[in-house]
Parts: sequence; C-alpha cells; structure tokens
Amino acid sequence: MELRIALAGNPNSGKTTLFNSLTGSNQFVGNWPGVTVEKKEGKLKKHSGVILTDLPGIYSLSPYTLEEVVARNYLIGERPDAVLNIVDGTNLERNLYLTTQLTELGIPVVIAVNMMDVVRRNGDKINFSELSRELGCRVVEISALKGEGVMEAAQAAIDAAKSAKTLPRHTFSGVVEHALAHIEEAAVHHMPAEQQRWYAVKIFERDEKVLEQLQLKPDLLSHIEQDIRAAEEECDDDAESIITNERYGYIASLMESCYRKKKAGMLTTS
Ligand code: BGO
Repeated sequence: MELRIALAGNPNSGKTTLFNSLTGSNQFVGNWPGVTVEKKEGKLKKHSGVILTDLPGIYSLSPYTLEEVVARNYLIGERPDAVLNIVDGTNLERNLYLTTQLTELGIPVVIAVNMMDVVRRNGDKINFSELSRELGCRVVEISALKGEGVMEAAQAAIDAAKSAKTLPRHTFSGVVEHALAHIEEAAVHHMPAEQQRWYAVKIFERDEKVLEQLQLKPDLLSHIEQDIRAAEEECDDDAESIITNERYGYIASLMESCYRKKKAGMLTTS
C-alpha cells in the first residue's frame, strides 16, 4: 500500500533541505494544478511505497496567499496519510502558529523540530516530551543540514500514517467552543468526524473559501451568524482575530512550559 506524507512548514524552516535529504535524487517536479507554484514530490529513500509531497512554505492555513490556498486545498482535498510538520527550533514560537492549525485537520501530524544544531549551540532547551504531550503528536528533534534525526522523523510520520490516529488538541475559550459545537451540529455533522473541527473553526472565522465550498443555506448561515456574533460581543473582537489571539495565547503557554532560553550575560558573584 502506498503512503502519502505531506511536508509542511514555514518558509526558511529547512523544508527544502529536509525534502532533499529524505528523497535524494528520487524527485519529480511539476506545478500545482492551475497555478505556477512549483510542486515537488519524491519517494522516501529506502521506502519506495512512501511518497513525500513538499507543500509551499506557509505561515498559516488562512485563505489569503496563493501558497496558503495551494497547501490547504491539498491537505483538505487530497487528505495525505500524515503531515510531517518541520518547525525551526530557533523560532519555535512563530512556527507553532501553523502547527496549531495543522493539528486541527484530523490528519496525523508528526513535528520535526529542525535547526537543533543551532538550538544546542545556543544553549537553549526544549522539553520535547512536554511539547509532544501538549500537541498530541510525536515530536522529533532533527538537523536537516547535518542529516541528524531525519530518517527517524520520516519513520515517525510513517507510523503515524499507519495508526491513522489523531489525538485531542487545544481547546478555545468557552464562548468559542460553544459556537463551534453549534456549528458542528448545524453545518458539518454529515462530514467524517475527524474533519468537522477544522471546518467548524473556518466557518466561525467566516473563511470565504470554505463558505464558498460548503454553500450553506441562508437560514442556516443566519443561525450560525448569531453564535458568531455572540462570541464577538463577549470577546469584543472580530471572529477571525479571536481565533488568532487564542492561538497566540496557547502558543505562549506552550513556550512557557516547553522552552528555556539560555540566560545571556548573567554574572555570578560566587
Ligand atoms: C542557507 N541547521 C542549520 N544550521 N541550518 C539549516 C538546517 C539545520 O538543521 N536546516 C536548514 N538549514 P531551506 P526552506 C544559507 O541556504 O531548506 C539552513 O525555505 C545560505 N544560503 O542550509 O532552504 C539551510 O525550504 C547562506 O540556509 O528552507 C538554508 O524551508 C548562509 O537554513 C536555510 C547561511 O533552509 C533555509 C545559510 C546561500
């Protein structure tokens, strides 16, 4: 059986370096359908039944840039068996923003924390077991440049794809969860269970591409709109910003529990 693993990450996270290291010369280059964004696929070294698809480098799964739309159309439309999410360990806080969205898709995710050679050289510490527990997925430390941990990360993605399990993840505030529960029940209950959450969050955000795709009936839309407005009033913010801010709040708490920066310039008196 062929397994399809998508490689996702921010620009400059080391995605190309990792892709090349995992596939070697076994690559096919083309374009994503209908757009002039380059699409690279390759067979995983020593695993000819595993196809790795390199997604465009993105910061978010919002619908605003061509790269984001290409990446999310693939993830939602083609549903790969697993996502290997490469994050830059020297820029963990910024990179985890995409991670919080990928883990909502209902596709097994493995996180490869890259640039670990630099993180270690800087003396910074990442608590991998805590990060893994919080995010509900395997987290593997790698240095794509040095080829360290890369096959372990790929193997973890294969294992995740085979187990096909997605674990519970972060929850939003009560008022948002209340609206999401209503949206799930009213608009997306006919979808496979693991896909409902992502669609509910996107409907809450009034994501134009998702609303266009789902073509919800006007009375259903106005019913949902009441829940969204109630949350907006309570939080005194627009729906999309509420979600963004709660993600940042969650990531800040993750950083607090999982990341220790080496204190610079401390002098001791003893
Ligand atoms: C340049 N460790 C270190 N130290 N660097 C890494 C690692 C790692 O584990 N992985 C990747 N890099 P891309 P995207 C460069 O190109 O794969 C480096 O955008 C340079 N180039 O070598 O391109 C990698 O595909 C001149 O660095 O990322 C690359 O995600 C001086 O991170 C950069 C210094 O990797 C981005 C670096 C002319």
